[in-house]
Amino acid sequence: MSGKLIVVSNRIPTAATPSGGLVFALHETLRKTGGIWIGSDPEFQADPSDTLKEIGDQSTYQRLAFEMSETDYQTFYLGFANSVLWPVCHRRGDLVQMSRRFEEGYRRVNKRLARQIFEVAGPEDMIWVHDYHFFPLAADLRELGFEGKIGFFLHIPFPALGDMGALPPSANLAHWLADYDLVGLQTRSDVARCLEMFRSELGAELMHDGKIKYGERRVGVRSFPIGIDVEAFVATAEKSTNREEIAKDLSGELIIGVDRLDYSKGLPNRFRAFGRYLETRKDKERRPSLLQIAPPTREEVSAYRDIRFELEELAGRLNGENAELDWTPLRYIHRNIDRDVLAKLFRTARVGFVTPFADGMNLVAKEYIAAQDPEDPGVLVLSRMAGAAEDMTEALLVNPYDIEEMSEALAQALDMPLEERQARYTACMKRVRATDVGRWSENYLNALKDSRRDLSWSSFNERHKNSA
Ligand code: GDG
Repeated sequence: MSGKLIVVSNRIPTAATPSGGLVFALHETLRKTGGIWIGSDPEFQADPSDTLKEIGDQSTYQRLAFEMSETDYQTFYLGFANSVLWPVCHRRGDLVQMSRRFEEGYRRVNKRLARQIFEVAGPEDMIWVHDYHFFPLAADLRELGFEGKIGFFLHIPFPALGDMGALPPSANLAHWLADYDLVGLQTRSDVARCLEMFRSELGAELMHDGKIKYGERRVGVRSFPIGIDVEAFVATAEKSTNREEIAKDLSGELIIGVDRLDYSKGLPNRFRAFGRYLETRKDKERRPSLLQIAPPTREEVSAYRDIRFELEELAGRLNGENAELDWTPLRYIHRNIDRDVLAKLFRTARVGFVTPFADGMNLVAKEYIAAQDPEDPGVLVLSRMAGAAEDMTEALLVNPYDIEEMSEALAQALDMPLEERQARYTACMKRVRATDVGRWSENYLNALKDSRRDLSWSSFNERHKNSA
């Protein structure tokens, strides 16, 4: 690549070496190639600046932040991104909050950011945009005249055509996405839904090379299933010197769930399925416990407050009905837990219980597998609706709406003989390794580098101007 790499994501890590799978992978990529990471400034400004400013460590590559006002945060982030796009992509049109202010905020922040990026990007640079906060960024950059390569990766499910009806007319995903050179999605099903959207648009054609031709533009749409930093996670889980200590405190067989407290993660049904398992288990002497870690997220959005209340009520009832003096069946922690501790808990748990209604990939499923002891592995119970289920077919796959089926899967997992556990673990671990996050970012960037735009953007922009 002759130019530099510019990564754009809503959050930007500020530590010299940030931890966490995706963030660490992007950090490593930029550390090797050099370049710029652009993300939002967590401090609000009454009058956001028109230029990017340095933020956090600058030693190996540049980190630049774009400023937002409190209103931008309310309308762009909490509003359009998380109260319109997030529910639509997660098949929850009923939770969409419509507001013209949200639409305006989303367009304002994206357009401002495009102008700021245009100031720092050279013609040979390659821009990699992450996630639903920035669908229109390429369209806005093209309008300014940026001709270099721009890639997009969507971390969440691509919405079904029917669900897109809940978007306002101004949110034309086909139009926005066509200005990227490469649209990366998590799974083959996401790609199918994206192609269906383009097919339904008059004027979009699927070319022999698999690209979409949409008016003057050509865009590649491919799946790049994301993964975790496998070796690092395995090492953290193995380092668990006080594993016995943790196991002693938790006593009995452990079932674990770890999710941001989001309505897409299917937590109420998970609790119900565990309750159903307790009711129906044959051996009443058996006292498994479900440990659910669910740190808070987007609490300013009402749908997130509702799910929190629902869970608290369910948890109270479940324990009230089933607990004994010396046994609390459900432990529900609404706080962030250290990554090291999480890895140890995963390794200790007999069952990883991952039951989202919709999920782009779900990294917890992969972390749970990576943390297992190959000699005595636990079992992953995984929703068919998680992107991870497309490849991890050797997990116990369940329908997250079917309480009975999930409760039976828990029983099957807790009773599973060692040989079967090992066979399932080995098959899942192979997939976890194949999608290592380092390889994921390398594959994506190679594909973006190779993407050829057949039309000259200058001629496209000329036509744009002439027709405006
Ligand atoms: C989006 C998509 C896609 C959770 N609680 C704690 C904690 N976590 C960590 C997990 C995992 C990460 O957060 C969650 O990742 P997921 O993939 O499960 O879900 P989203 O946050 O919704 O991520 C998703 C992902 O983007 C990547 O493309 O897979 O589908 O929705 O790593 O371990 N980490 C710590 N304490 C906690 O309490 N330290």
